[in-house]
Amino acid sequence: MNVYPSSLDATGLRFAVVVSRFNHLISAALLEGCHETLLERGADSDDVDVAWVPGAFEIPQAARTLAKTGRYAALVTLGSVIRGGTPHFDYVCLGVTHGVRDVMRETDVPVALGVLTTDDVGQALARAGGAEGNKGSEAALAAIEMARLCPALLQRPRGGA
Ligand code: INI
Repeated sequence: MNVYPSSLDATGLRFAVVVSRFNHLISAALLEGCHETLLERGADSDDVDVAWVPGAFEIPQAARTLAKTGRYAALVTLGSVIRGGTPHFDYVCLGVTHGVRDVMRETDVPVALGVLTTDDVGQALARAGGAEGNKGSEAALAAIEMARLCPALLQRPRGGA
């Protein structure tokens, strides 16, 4: 069996973070968790570029533009969509999730999805540094892992034991 190498070492990697201003308190907490984790894993803060956008719906457009520059090993997207009384929630959720997926398909740059989709503010706060952890931090780990794995997939894995 041959296993492609996996690593959570962010040393020397450059990242872009796209974060939505809507529900700013939650976004700021997700960004803090994301940034902390990237640095803990060896990234240099000067190699982490942050783009704020108005809402989650705008995340894919900024992510696509950044991914196409070729400057980044991976992107992280952050924000929170909180269910209201109308179907708007569903359209914003679909727009951001499908949009991020399309950016990955079109550019081959890994894009981690750290956008919360919750029924209420309490659920969002719990996942932005509260009882359920910080999904910004988890998205940063996913971005690092994919940034390391994707180039490795282009090579044949070394033979195992
Ligand atoms: N944007 C969010 O990021 N979160 C939300 O909860 C939200 N709600 O509830 O409406 C939201 N709407 C704005 C949307 O993302 C766009 O910015 C807006 O439609 C303009 O294009």
